[in-house]
Amino acid sequence: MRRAEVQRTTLETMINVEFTLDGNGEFSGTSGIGFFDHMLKLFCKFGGFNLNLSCQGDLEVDDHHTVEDIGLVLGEAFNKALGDKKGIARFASGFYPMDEALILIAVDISGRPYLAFEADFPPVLAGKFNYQMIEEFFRAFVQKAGITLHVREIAGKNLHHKAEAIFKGVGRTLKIAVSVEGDELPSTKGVI
Ligand SMILES: [Mn+2]
Repeated sequence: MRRAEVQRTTLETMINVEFTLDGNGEFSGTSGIGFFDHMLKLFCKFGGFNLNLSCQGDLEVDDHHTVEDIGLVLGEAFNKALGDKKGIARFASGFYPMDEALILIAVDISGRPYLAFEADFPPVLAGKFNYQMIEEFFRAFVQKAGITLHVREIAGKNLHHKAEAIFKGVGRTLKIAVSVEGDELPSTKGVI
């Protein structure tokens, strides 16, 4: 079972993550932000990941530190759970619709942190969550996970639809990329 536990404490947030790559899609605990929990739940469901999250963030300031730091901790847990990366598919991509929204997701478990995020989210709130934090969350995640992630909006109007398609799509695409198909490291370089 590929799993990891990561804790991180700063003056802004205190986060504990238990993460299982080969799980059954269950999210438990809370970020303290309702909309963000909704997105993490979708990410886990379609990724087949189990995530138990506890977080004490400085939400009296705003959502920024909490969302970004959860991205960092989750990324680190993802990388740790992946282990030696032997036999994984490594590449995966797909188109994910939700009603009028259509999102392209492509990933490479490359060991090289890179985010290409081309989706339009104005700085407006969904409850306590600011839509502009979606990009920051994935930037933080990618940084610690050590992956290349492309997120591209092909079509879309409703912000909730676009956000859902992204979180479901990234979960599902990562699930395929981390699936084990053999026993060799998928790299001609011999290292990822
Ligand atoms: Mn929804």
